[in-house]
Amino acid sequence: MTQFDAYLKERAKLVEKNLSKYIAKIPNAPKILTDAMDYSLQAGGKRVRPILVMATAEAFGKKAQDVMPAACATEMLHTYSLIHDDLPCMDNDNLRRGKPTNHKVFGEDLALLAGDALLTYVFEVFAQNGKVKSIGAENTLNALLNFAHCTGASGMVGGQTADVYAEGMGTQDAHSFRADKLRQTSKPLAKKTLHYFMLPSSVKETTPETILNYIHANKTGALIRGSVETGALLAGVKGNDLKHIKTYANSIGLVFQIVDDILDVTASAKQLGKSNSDAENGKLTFVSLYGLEGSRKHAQLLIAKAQKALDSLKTARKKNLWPLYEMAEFFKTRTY
Ligand code: GRG
Repeated sequence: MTQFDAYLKERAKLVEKNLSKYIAKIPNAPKILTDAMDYSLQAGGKRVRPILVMATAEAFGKKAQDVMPAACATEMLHTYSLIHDDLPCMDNDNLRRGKPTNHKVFGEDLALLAGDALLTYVFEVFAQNGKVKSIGAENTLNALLNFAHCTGASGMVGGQTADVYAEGMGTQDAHSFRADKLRQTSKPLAKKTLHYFMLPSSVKETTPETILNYIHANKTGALIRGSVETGALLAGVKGNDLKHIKTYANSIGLVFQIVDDILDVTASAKQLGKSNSDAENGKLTFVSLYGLEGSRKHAQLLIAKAQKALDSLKTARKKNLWPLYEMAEFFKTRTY
């Protein structure tokens, strides 16, 4: 086992211990609801988002424990997104983290509610970071605002919306794809453009490339980005270093999803702990657009960019930066 493997394992354990404490602390909730929340939260997973929060804060002189509330909140948000993504109205998946999906165990109604409750609890838990003396209320407020922006309509949920509308795009030409989508909509929407359904106005055109970039940067990238930035903002990072950390966060966020696209084609469902369903669902992916080799090359370029951004940091403690370098490499080479 490498030093980084041991680090990941130890950090994941720490996160899990704290997640259990937070779930045990929820007062006055139906037991079936907290059971459903806990089922998905404790079903395993790499815990890379909370680990990124801690690693980034430590790179700027804070302790892992100082940012534990926000770190746990990122994992709760991630877990809610997975529960909802697996629902029959979304990807309709049976397997997640190697176990039956939440709705397969608790039913669709409770899975929806468990996701909702986790999402709400995210903000209650995150806000508690304001009571940690070494972090303070102002840094917590800045981090919380940024995290909400990254994970809502302007970020993850926006990306998921475009992803839902892009289903079929990976296997159809743009014209017949659009015709199909319009046929599925109700009359009042039938005259709207494809752009209206899928993209914010800041994205200027509806080519497969611009749609894919928007989906990837937001559906998956925004939460990874939000986690790194949470660590930095809680530590009070400002100016050029905040800019460099954002470049790092953006680049590794995109790599995470590119590699996810690659693994969907190259790895088995057993290895991934979830079903490989991109091709089946006609998803627009990096592999469907650029092929396996093109996707790998793109990931390599982004990792080089992320590492250069870390090299440029001026206020970070150099000896604490190694997990961020290693994490970038792990995102590119991961097999699960
Ligand atoms: C439903 C609002 C809403 C959003 C869903 C996260 C997401 C947005 C969809 C998940 C679809 C998906 C499987 C995307 C691939 C990237 C991804 C998030 C993989 C799972 O994350 P890992 O590999 O999982 O970190 P573990 O289990 O290790 O936590």
